[in-house]
Amino acid sequence: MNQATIKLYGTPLSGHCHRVSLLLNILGITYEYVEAPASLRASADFRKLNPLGQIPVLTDGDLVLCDSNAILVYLVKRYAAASPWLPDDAVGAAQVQRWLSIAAGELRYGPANARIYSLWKIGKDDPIRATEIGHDLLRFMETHLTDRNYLATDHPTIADLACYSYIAHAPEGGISLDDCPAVRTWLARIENLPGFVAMPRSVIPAAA
Ligand SMILES: N[C@@H](CCC(=O)N[C@@H](CS)C(=O)NCC(=O)O)C(=O)O
Repeated sequence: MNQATIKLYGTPLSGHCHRVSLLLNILGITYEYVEAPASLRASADFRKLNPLGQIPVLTDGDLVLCDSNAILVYLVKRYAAASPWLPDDAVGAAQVQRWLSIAAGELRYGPANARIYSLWKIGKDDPIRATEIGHDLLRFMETHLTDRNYLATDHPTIADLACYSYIAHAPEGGISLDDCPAVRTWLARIENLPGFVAMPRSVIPAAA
């Protein structure tokens, strides 16, 4: 498989970008990584790609795709349709969508926001509320994963990749995983997938 026309605009410490590079690497898709710091994201050229100014953005030839979860869906449908990463059956597809929604909701507004605040002291949202949302989400995930190997089905899907990065890096936002053995075992399962690439770690602040 060789798609030299694919470009991924991102930054190394963005979990939204990491979930996309994870899938690209796992599927063995060749791509060019374009570093997109805030200065580039503010430029008129980048705003033509994504008027919201957000990363990740993926281009594939003339196609421009924004939103990490949309990009995950595209990559599987376009390049790995016969693979199990996005099931077609009604229940499997619905369960994957549930976790993509959680990735864009509780995960974003919980662990991801708490990490943004801890690492960069920025963000419009209340860090205390982000920490509460993070702990609630982890409690739920711990119960959910107690008798399951993966989030949505009995095998890994894009739901797992969408949730992996910000859960693995939750301690950087002061949200400990110490009381979540099932979650840590699930993280290790993802880390053992062929093609897994880690997101760089940042300094871990004291637990909240
Ligand atoms: N729903 C978007 C959210 C992406 C997002 O929030 N990206 C952050 C970096 S992790 C960003 O670009 N922030 C800059 C901004 O919002 O101006 C997605 O899933 O791709």
